[in-house]
Amino acid sequence: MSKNITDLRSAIEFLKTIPGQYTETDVKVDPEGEISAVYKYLGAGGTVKRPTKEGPALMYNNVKGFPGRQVLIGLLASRKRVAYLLGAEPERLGFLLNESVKTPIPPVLTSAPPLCREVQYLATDKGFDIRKIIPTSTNTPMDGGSYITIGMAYASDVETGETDITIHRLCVHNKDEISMFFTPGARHIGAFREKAEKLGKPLPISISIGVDPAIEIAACFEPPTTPIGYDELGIAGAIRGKAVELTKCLTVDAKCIANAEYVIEGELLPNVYVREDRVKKNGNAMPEFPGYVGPAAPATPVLKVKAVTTRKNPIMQTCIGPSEEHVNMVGIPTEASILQMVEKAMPGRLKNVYAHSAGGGKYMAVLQFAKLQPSDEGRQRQAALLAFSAFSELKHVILVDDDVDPFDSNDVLWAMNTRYQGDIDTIFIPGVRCHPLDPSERTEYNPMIRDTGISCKTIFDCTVPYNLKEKYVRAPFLELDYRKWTPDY
Ligand SMILES: [Mn+2]
Repeated sequence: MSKNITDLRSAIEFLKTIPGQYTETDVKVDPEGEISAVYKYLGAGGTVKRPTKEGPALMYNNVKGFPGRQVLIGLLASRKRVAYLLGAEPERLGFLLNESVKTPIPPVLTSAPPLCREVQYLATDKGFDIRKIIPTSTNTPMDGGSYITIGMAYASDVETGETDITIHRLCVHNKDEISMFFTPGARHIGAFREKAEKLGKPLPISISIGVDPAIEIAACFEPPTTPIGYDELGIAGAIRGKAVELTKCLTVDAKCIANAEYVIEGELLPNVYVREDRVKKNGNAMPEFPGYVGPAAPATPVLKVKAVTTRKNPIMQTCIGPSEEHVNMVGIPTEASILQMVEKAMPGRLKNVYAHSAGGGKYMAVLQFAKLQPSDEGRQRQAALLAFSAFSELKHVILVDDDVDPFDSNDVLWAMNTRYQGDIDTIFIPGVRCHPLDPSERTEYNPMIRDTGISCKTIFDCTVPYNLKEKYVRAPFLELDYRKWTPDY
């Protein structure tokens, strides 16, 4: 079923067949704060302040200021829903992605008239204003502007032609300018942009919004799993068994996703930078995955928009930064990356990985490790070191044995309570580059931290020492089918 998903609309139609996964509302909603505030309660999860819960994806049919325009939120804000959409069991998603990275199906250019261009708005048109075309949203009252939260940025190196797809936060500034935030030194399109800038050239780029969710997850892979030059769209192709279809942009030398709901075409201008909060000038950006409103970047590159094209009755898609949606989008690729690296080094030991919700999918991973022989003692810690290498923004690794469910936090904390001694089972690796959106990675937090974004990576080894294994057998209840006694449960 899920293999037939080729775009956002087929994904929504598929979800409509599964109880509890999708709902719509006709109640008018204001993109200034309300779109995300409602969903914070209904289904955000992740790192947002409680109360929150797991809920359905939500379609708003009545958006203030945008008659006839729909906005979808929370499409991927449930691991179970992601599993339905990608066609795998929730706890096997990391394995599916790992296989897909190894067997990519590269995207193809389609010659058919692209759906994403049924309606066209050119920057040269009289009255062109992206703020009137695209229903972007302000996520909290303290945000520095209105954002596109889930746009697929797609661009190529101006010299080599190597291509990359990544999601960046995009703040709308005026009728034809958007700021694009790059984590310093970390993203491939950032490298393409810097190179073009050195040559004094703009970088042509497209932003595709509202696409097959397989693309949204594939776009979140990072090096070393997908090194520069690896087009992550090939991973989405592998998940679906069918190449993603691209089309050439109308106004710039770039390609975009042919069946996207919205496409923004434009150029990243060389040597032009603006403060990210140019609109509201309050020092803030938007809520980010660690659960805080991120600081506005003082100097973000400017995306000069040349055109916006859409499907008929386009569906805008958005997400909440600190939500389970982010956890799934970046966390499942993180799991795949860790599986790949550890499996190469020590086959058969790493049984599963969970990029934990509490770390936004980036900061924390639980590794389920099987010690098969006496010489495997200590290898679990080597696996943790490999996990840090597989994903540089990882901060905490919790190691558990193969009789502990890494996806069940109670079970993981049980292991911490009965198979862990803080003084001998905690390994600190201070002074390592991590991710600057963690507010504790600051000199003000610890003077030993030399720069924002440097952290102490920590391993919590909650595994039983190999030679003590027989003393740590969990209470052995009978194996039986309990439903014989209670068929309704
Ligand atoms: Mn990349």
